[in-house]
Amino acid sequence: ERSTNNFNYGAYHSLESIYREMDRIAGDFSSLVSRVKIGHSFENRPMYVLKFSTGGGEQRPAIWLNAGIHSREWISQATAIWTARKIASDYGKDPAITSVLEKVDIFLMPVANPDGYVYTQTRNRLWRKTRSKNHGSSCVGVDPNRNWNASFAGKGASDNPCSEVYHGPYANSEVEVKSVVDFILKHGNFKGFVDLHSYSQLLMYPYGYTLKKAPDAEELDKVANDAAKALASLSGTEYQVGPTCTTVYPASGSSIDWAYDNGIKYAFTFELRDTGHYGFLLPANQIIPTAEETWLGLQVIMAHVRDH
Ligand code: ING
Ligand code: ZN
Repeated sequence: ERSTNNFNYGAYHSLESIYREMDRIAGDFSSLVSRVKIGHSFENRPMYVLKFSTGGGEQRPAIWLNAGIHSREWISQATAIWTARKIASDYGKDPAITSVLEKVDIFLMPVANPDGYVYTQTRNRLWRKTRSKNHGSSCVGVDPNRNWNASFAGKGASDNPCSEVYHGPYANSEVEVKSVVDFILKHGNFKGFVDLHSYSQLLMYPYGYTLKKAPDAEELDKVANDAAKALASLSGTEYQVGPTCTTVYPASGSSIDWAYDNGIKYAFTFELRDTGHYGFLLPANQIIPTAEETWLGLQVIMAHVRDH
């Protein structure tokens, strides 16, 4: 319970521990934050999102902050839960986040692939995909960042269930993806979507599925460069900025391309620390430094959403 809260933000945690901390944040800041169950995973674990809102009733413009869609990218889930407490505790104290929350609601999902996350903690640290069963194959799981309805089954995805980038049998086949899609479409007023991955220190915007420039590429490139600059200002961590397709590799069916093609203009993917020395196995003593610098970049994006 609240009085014995000793969640260590400088350590990696189990799913249950992250879920309990989400509940505690909602309890500690109950006039701002609520924990909402948006669905369940393939193995029937709950999918929780923290809603930050100062508005009563009306459907304000909103930002979706997504983390942990790839289970092995532990810095993503850890950065997200740190960010949740940061938003809650800075509201009303820091004018920047306060002014964002006066106009915009924030929805933050720290563990978008809970089954995969549990699997990385119990069986295979480097598991990336969901844990759904594939018909006609003994290989398990779908890449949940190839499963969205954005040029589904196109470039940079595989139709082989044994592949790390298997797109799945059809778009939204993964209940974890479908739950987010349904929530966002039903809400109807999302303006921003940010997905946190690791690693490589990149900040990307659409498209991944084509080399064509997004209609808003110039604006998105400016926002991303401003965000990367703010991020680097803390301790010099350098990010490369650009469209997914040319900055990392072609990839169809991704979350941010789906968001962008559904009218959510401010769609970005962070590839967090590092550049490959530790890779997915980033030491826990880098969690707080990573979260703190990422927060500076996120705030640039949020302030832009607030003003546009
Ligand atoms: N990288 C991302 C991946 O899903 C990416 C890169 C970002 C692809 C945005 C498409 C859109 O492959 C990692 N590390 O998962
Ligand atoms: Zn990833």
